[in-house]
Amino acid sequence: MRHTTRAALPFATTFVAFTASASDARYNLQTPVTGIAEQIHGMHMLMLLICLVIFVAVFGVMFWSVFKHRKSKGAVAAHFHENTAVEIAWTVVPVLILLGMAYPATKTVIAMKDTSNPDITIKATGYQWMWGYDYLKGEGEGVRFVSMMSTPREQIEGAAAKGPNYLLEVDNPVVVPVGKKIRILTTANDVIHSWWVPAFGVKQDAIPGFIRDTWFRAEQEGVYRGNCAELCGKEHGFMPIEVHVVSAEKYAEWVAAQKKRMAEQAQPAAPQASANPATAG
Ligand SMILES: [Cu+2]
Repeated sequence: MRHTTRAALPFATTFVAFTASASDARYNLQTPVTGIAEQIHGMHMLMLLICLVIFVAVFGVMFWSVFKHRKSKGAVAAHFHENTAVEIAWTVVPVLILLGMAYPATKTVIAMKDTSNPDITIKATGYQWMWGYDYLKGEGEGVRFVSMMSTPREQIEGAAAKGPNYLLEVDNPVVVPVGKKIRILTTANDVIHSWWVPAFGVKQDAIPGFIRDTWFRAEQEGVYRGNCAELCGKEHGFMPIEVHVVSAEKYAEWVAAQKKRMAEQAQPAAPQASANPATAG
């Protein structure tokens, strides 16, 4: 947002003051925690500003003309057509505006697609209706779990008061270290789902039979929430995504705990494990 407001127009200060007051994300996009989300936020504000300027300019001229040249003042309509200068201006100006919008948008889209050299690669699989996660590469490799919504049914049915993270909480959150490039591979087991975490600026469809990818590098520790963003069936609204961004030490602890849990779970099933190695995974 900072670099867009540098092109400050006289009345832009009011606009900027408004957006600053809306930084609690109640009236705007969620507060960005990745470089990409920051760019998306900046572009959103820039384009809103451009639209506002056009709106004020067009309606200003229109209302001024209607008022100034009204019939009661004896105005007589001019009879002219084909003004070459005006025609060139109303072609060139919109083209320049569109180029001004396309340039930052293209830059961001290209950056969003650059999934090269990740520190950690995680596969997110959409199921009806939960997410499965496999840590494929990097620290934590081999960790896998299923993540289901943990909001109690009583809250959904109105029998209990809604909690603060209503429909946005899970039993097993995704845990990632802060400041590391995380590549997310998305796919699905049944129908199309979509892995969406607004604060990361990430939204990637998960399509059965295909692998798509996206990435993020969270710059701040914290808990970030999203949801499946593809209409995927009757419980589409009940498959949230919860990501915990933690320090490197905490992440190492979490990985150790997960490995221990998986080893314990694999133990009692040992006699069958040889018959079906996938369950020992
Ligand atoms: Cu879904």
